[in-house]
Amino acid sequence: MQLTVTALLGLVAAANAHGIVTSPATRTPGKATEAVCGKTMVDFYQADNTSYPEALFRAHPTLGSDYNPAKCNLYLCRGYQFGDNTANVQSYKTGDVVDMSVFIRIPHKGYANVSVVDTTTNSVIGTPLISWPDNYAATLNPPANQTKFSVTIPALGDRCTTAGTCVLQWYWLGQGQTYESCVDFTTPKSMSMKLFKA
Ligand SMILES: [Cu+2]
Repeated sequence: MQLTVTALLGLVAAANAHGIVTSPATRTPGKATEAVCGKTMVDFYQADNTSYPEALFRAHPTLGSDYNPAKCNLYLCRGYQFGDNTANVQSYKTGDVVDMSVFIRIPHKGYANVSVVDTTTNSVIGTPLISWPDNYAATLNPPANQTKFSVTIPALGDRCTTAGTCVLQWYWLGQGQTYESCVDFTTPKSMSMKLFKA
């Protein structure tokens, strides 16, 4: 889903939006997320898709019995589930350059990066593709290369051939607030060497 300018302005007007990746399309909260994270969480993020878990817990110290922390990690893709983003799975291959755009409304000087994350283990594959050690979003209009930048898809073997397993995760930790946006993608299966044997 592409955020239209109108939708973006709506978000700005409605809430304390802080930050979100606007391109490529990222996971959004829907039915699949509600099934494991619960209705309170989904309502919260549907009201402001750019909010953050610390604010969620401030507003809702307990999330209700339909929140399943074993299946809903609020610090991985904000808890948003692959099932809500199956229409937006990108196809990348090693060496592809991916242009990303980020919307920052309120500056919070901090750390940020973009990594390939294996969502089944919540682990970063390799090292971050880009990172800002300590000066991310320090000002209201951050340097252009903090909101428009490219990352290059690394060699991933066959770890990202199944949709839902791998995401490009933008991660921003600013003044104790955690922001994440996830782009679902797959890479093609490598050809088995057996094919080439006589
Ligand atoms: Cu804030």
